[in-house]
Amino acid sequence: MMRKDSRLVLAIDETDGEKALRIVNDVKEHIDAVKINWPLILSAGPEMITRLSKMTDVICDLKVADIPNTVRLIVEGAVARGAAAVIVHAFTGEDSLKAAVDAAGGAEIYAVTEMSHPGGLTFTAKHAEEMTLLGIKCGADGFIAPATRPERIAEIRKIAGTKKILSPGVGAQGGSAASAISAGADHVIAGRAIYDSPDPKKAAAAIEEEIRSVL
Ligand code: OMP
Repeated sequence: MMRKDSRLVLAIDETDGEKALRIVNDVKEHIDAVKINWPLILSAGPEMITRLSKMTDVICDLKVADIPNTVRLIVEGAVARGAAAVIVHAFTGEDSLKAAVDAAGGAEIYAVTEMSHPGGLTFTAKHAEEMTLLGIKCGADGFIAPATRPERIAEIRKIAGTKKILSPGVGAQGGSAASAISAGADHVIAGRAIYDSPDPKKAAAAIEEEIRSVL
């Protein structure tokens, strides 16, 4: 289970592998986990999952959205490389979400609810509550909910109970870490605000401090 210390997760979408490793090493005392997504996996290879896992917990944000057998193969592959958690879509339905949970073993599964970008309102917002309920039914460990709309984190928290909520959209997308945590997020996810900063360590420390101010 992921640490709940700084409550900050770094989204390392930096595509230069060596630079990504340097940044994670630099900020690791300020983060509970690092989240890796396709940009870094495609540029530096899936072995980045393993290399990062030697530094901190790794959340594999593959946004898995497929039939149950393919979901199983992807989740097993990510966990075998060292992922402590995998992010999957919930709109694929009960069988696919259940396949992810069954394949995770000791790793955690987070299901996406409402997405943080403006387009998240088109489809995901309308079904976020249903997707949260489905995640609970299937045994997901937690949910992704938008820091850009803290009032929606609060709504999803009402349904999610004691399950974890991770909230992306802090910084570059306009969301506030303090508002997301106050609305019920366990962790916030920030990417560009940290890895694109001239001083990533200082940027991570500032977000950590902002979170601490509302705890
Ligand atoms: P920044 O906008 O640079 O802070 O990065 C946000 C990170 O969170 C990226 O890796 C996104 O892929 C991810 N993300 C969202 O921004 N919005 C969502 O609704 C869901 C995710 C996610 O699942 O992590």
